[in-house]
Amino acid sequence: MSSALRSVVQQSRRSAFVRSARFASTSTKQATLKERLAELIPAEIQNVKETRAEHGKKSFGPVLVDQLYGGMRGLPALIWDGSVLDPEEGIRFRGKTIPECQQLLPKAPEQVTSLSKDWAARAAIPDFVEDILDRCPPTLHPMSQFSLAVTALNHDSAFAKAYQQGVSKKEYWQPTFEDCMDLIAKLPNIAGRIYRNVYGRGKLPAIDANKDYAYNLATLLGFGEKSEFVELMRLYLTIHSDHEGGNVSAHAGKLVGSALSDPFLAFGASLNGLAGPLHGLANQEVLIWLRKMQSKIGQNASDEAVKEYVWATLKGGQVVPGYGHAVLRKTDPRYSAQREFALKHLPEDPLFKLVGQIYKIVPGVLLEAGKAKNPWPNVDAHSGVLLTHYGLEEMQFYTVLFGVSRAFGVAAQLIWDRALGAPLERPKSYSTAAIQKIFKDKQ
Ligand code: CMX
Repeated sequence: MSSALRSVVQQSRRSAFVRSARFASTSTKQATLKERLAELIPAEIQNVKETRAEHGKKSFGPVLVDQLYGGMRGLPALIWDGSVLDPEEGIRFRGKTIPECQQLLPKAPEQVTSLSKDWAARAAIPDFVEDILDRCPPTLHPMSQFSLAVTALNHDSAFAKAYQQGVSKKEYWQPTFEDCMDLIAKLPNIAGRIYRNVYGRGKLPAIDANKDYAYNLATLLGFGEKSEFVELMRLYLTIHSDHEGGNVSAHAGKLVGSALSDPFLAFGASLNGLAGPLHGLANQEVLIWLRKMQSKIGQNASDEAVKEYVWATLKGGQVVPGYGHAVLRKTDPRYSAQREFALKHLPEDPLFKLVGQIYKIVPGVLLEAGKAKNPWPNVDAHSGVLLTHYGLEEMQFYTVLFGVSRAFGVAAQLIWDRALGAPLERPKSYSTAAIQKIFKDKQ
């Protein structure tokens, strides 16, 4: 057998081994998420070990100096199995596209129910965190309040406590898991409190242990009575959860987590990254931009007037929010999933129609302008329109919902990183003088 063939056979045996562990059925039905992870981790550790033994010393392609200066675009630098982003096709979660997930899930309703109950039981936030939020001025951006509250949850971190007590490396994932479950569980109460405090929406209702996460989140925000909004939250939470490992929020969480900062500190970093206008804040920016456009050129404006407005944005040295992407080169399937939802539930909504009109105009303008590598819409171009339709009109709050959703991906990554013994991240930086010297010496 040639070495290449041997390598393929070994790889396929390994994948089969991991797959068989992942889909081993006997205990799956009854197991809790934590028990299931405990079953899966040994096979994944073995998988990584063998992959490194076989491929660890192989080159993964050249690094261009432009990548050092250019935000590391396309630089292979991280491992994350939870989701993978293809430039043409978009995101796959554990190998499944968004339409496939919509068809297949939920696959294990009993487990989903018990997980929902577990999150409901962990949902209360400490009094002092409530105090922090209640003392924030309503003028403090909701994302800053969100980040403050999440960081403060580290007061009760199981991981930080276990580390102080000398927990073994092999056990790191277990207190990390507990912190991640607490983190996810507490987010609806944090988000709900921020929304109600900032916009004067009265007291928070209690979590209902017999309802799912999306229903409870919607209820705490004050929209639980609207079943379509609850359905929207199910879609929203899923499609925003993860977008492979290199985006700012996912990578910030992984980076900070690699210092063994606990999940609250690590996810606080994710939120601070998500709060930037080139990342998650773009969903707020899209609505602000749309509203400004409407006030400038009126509602039901002609294609020509919209086109002129888009050009004016570009000529003013600003980006068109909700368009472009660092990796994607086609329309984001997360945009398409939201568009399908809108076509089903709110086809006549005027703002939805405007978003559709813009979809026909912006890509052509961006192409003609000739700078953006991807002229197509991303997830943020659509989400605000759906939220606005159901009455959640406070656009400064939108990125908080993105943050609640992103916790699922970041938490999963933190748990797996601790289970697989991911080391401290420490890439090498160079000075411009060093770059010049290296290549001068090579001439
Ligand atoms: N409007 C105007 N110009 C754009 C543009 C847009 N929507 N998208 C890219 N460009 C410009 C870039 O600013 C850059 O200009 P300079 O050369 O002057 O710096 C040039 O086109 C090349 O950029 P790129 O390689 O195509 O894109 P990047 O990987 O550098 O950036 C992104 C990606 C998302 C930051 C960029 O497309 C952008 O700013 N989009 C608008 C903001 C947005 O919607 N962000 C949300 C992304 C999804 C998310 O993370 O939530």
